[in-house]
Amino acid sequence: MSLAQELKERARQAGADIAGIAPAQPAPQAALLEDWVKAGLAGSMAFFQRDAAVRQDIRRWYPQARSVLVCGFSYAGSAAAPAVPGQGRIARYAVHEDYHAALKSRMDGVLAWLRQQGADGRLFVDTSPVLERLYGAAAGLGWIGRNCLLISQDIGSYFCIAGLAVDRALEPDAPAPDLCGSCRKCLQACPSGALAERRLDARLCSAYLNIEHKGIIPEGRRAGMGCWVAGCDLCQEACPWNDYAGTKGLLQPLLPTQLSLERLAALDELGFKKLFGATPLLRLKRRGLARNAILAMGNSGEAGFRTILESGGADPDPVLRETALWSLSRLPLRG
Ligand code: B12
Ligand code: SF4
Ligand code: SF4
Repeated sequence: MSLAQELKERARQAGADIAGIAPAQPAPQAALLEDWVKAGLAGSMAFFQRDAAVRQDIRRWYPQARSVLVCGFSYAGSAAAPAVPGQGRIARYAVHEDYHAALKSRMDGVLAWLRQQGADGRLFVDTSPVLERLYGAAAGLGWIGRNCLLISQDIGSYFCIAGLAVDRALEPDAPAPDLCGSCRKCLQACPSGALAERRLDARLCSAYLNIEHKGIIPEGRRAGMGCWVAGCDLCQEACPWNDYAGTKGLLQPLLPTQLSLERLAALDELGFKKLFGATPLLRLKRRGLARNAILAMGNSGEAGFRTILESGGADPDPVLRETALWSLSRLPLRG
């Protein structure tokens, strides 16, 4: 077995559902990142301004890189968040064990094995300045869909990416074909018009607004967020490639994808940590989740939330107060 084959086999043994190898060269689409940032589509994610040049070529992040191992770890075992009156909807990835820690520990083992073979590498899981989806597409894991997600023919798009930049020229995999065809279901499913054919305006995307955006959510964006309190899966739910997605199940759900808005808005620090401490939502913090739950109450159309929102309208926190007053103004008066 070649080093490339052995490395992919090690990744699969470590829990990866899919694994592939790309050359450590930027794909032509890497240059699109610069335009995306310049057009302001990154919103307030300032890290893109700082490291756009590094992101475009993995060798600027790890100069020894000759190849890139990219792995996908499915979380398709969780159920989609349904729209249920009074409930907040949570994206599937967010109800699992925090993938940053879980995948890092698995990939650490693969890196240790690589070092035993006399090679070396550097690990990435989400937070490093690496265009993970683009390297994933080049490594043959799948194609970048119209919803901007990397989609695998075998496991759909409900997977997280982790990988290794490797200091050896390894036999690369062939890129997978684009299988979107004439389908446009994700574009139709996006409630806020954030998607335009493989280009996402983060400023309009609920997943950006409810997780990345700090402080008050711009008024014109609030209605489009519906009852999503953490992330959004609508452009993946719509995708036919997720209908039969399977998983080996390394990432298992810890929570349901719907929780009572009343409960979420009322959580104190301890309650928040108990519920979300092991999930990626810990970084959203209690205040962010409370803001999103209060906003979702306004989008729920349920007069029953008026009492909670009336007391929220006197909250000492200006963000929670303003959000509560906006939500209150949208609800019908009690019959
Ligand atoms: C910033 C970020 C976000 C931002 C911006 C998303 C975006 N579309 O850029 C926000 C907060 C909105 C977000 C949301 C989500 N994210 Co996010 N996010 C990231 C992060 C940290 C950087 C992404 C980035 O560089 N964006 C900048 C844009 C320009 O780059 P890009 O989307 O990769 O785009 C490239 C391609 O589209 C390509 N391209 C453009 N046109 C074409 C045409 C063709 C033919 C080809 C081949 C390529 C191509 O060129 C671009 C680069 O120049 C990555 C982790 C990482 N380090 O890569 C995770 C990551 C992309 N996110 C992930 C997830 C799971 C999500 C959510 C599903 C979470 C949720 N349920 O709420 C949503 C999905 C929203 C969506 N439709 O994309 C996963 C995606 C896994 C997958 N299967 O694709 C990643 C890889 C994290 C991980 N390690 O698992 N995310
Ligand atoms: S995550 Fe939601 S808001 Fe963002 S692009 Fe997909 S459907 Fe649109
Ligand atoms: S919904 Fe259709 S167009 Fe969108 S990513 Fe899936 S296959 Fe492609």
